[in-house]
Amino acid sequence: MLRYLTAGESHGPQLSAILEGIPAGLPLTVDDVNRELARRQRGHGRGDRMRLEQDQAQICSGVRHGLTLGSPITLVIANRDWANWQDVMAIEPQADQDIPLTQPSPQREEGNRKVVTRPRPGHADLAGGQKYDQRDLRNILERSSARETAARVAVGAVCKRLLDEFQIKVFSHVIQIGQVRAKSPLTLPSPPWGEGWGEGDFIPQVEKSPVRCADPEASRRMVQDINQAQKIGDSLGGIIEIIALGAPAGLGSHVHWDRKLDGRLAGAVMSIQAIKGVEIGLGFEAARNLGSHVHDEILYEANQKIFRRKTNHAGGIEGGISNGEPIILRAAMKPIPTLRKPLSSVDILTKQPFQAAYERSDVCAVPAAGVVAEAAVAYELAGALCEKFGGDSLGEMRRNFAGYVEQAIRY
Ligand code: EPS
Repeated sequence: MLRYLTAGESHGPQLSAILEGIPAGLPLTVDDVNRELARRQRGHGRGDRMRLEQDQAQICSGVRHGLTLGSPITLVIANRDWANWQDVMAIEPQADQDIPLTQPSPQREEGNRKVVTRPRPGHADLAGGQKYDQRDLRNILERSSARETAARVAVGAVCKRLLDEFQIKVFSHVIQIGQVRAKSPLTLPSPPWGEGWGEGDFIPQVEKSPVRCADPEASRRMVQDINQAQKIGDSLGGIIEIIALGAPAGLGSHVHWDRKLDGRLAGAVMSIQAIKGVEIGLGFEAARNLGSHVHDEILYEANQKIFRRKTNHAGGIEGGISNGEPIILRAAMKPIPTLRKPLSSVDILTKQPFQAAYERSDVCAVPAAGVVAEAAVAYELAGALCEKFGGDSLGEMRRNFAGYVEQAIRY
């Protein structure tokens, strides 16, 4: 079983992740992780902090001489911004901490403790404060921050390395930011999958775009709209598409709810900060069509001895099981709730209304969210692969995989 935990506050000393269940013998270097961390930090619309962070991981356990050991892999990413936050985020008790926030405290004022009592609409601030009984909402926002996604991307990078060994590739692209949509043929691939999707022009085109969109004209308009939103102190959301190529038929299972691959993938992607909707294949569009237009007809390709589908409206998953076609998910991200433009809210101490406005904020994090969603999908697919093909070592997993491919071909 593959599992992981992340820990760390946005302005604390570091983010940490422990990933357990990766088989022994997988080639893994810190560059494999850093490459993915750098991809997450690119993208037009991020604030000044991205220039400051330039994330680098450290692998602190589970790898020796470039190969995994089968033991838990610890990944650490230092927060460079922490240098500026050591007092605010100090671990040690503070002399005035028993003085209620409603009463003045000279240290708090002088020390610029950055106490937050004004919840931002759309953030975890207020509900988190109520739930954890906190009066300084910094105690909530430090962990609810999307900074945590750096740790998930580090975990995903290791999972991608494992998927690579089985020729499974996960990538993503932006198909909408605000009102601007990429050209529709780019949103849902049709057969043949190979050319232009996996290793062809498509990925370089996406990675070249400042907003990770393969349609150059839409990409240009997305940048314009982000600049416009920045000018007026507002923010923008959008839609990303995540595609996994090469997953064999048979990952996940129809037999029980928590083993269904679609449920697991949707849950993993939905759990990413600011994601408000996930669909697989045709998704919501399927509900508007007749069954005969929705379901993918089955073919048998005798020369390759494989079953195929004429279309891929199911997004590569039927009955909670991968069917061998590309796995396709889309996720909708809401506009970032930290805004320079004021929104009305209520101070939790004085109960007085105020107009919330912030100095520093990202305008659009949709391109980064695509990279985070790839990590979430890679983790779930790697987990499903480990369950199906088991094995404490990569060699054992390969043998099991080869045996299964034989069985599936003879089927
Ligand atoms: C974030 C707010 C910003 C972002 C941060 C997520 O940070 P700050 O409050 O320090 O300006 O830059 O994202 C990251 C640091 C990151 O690495 O993605 C938020 O409120 O979620």
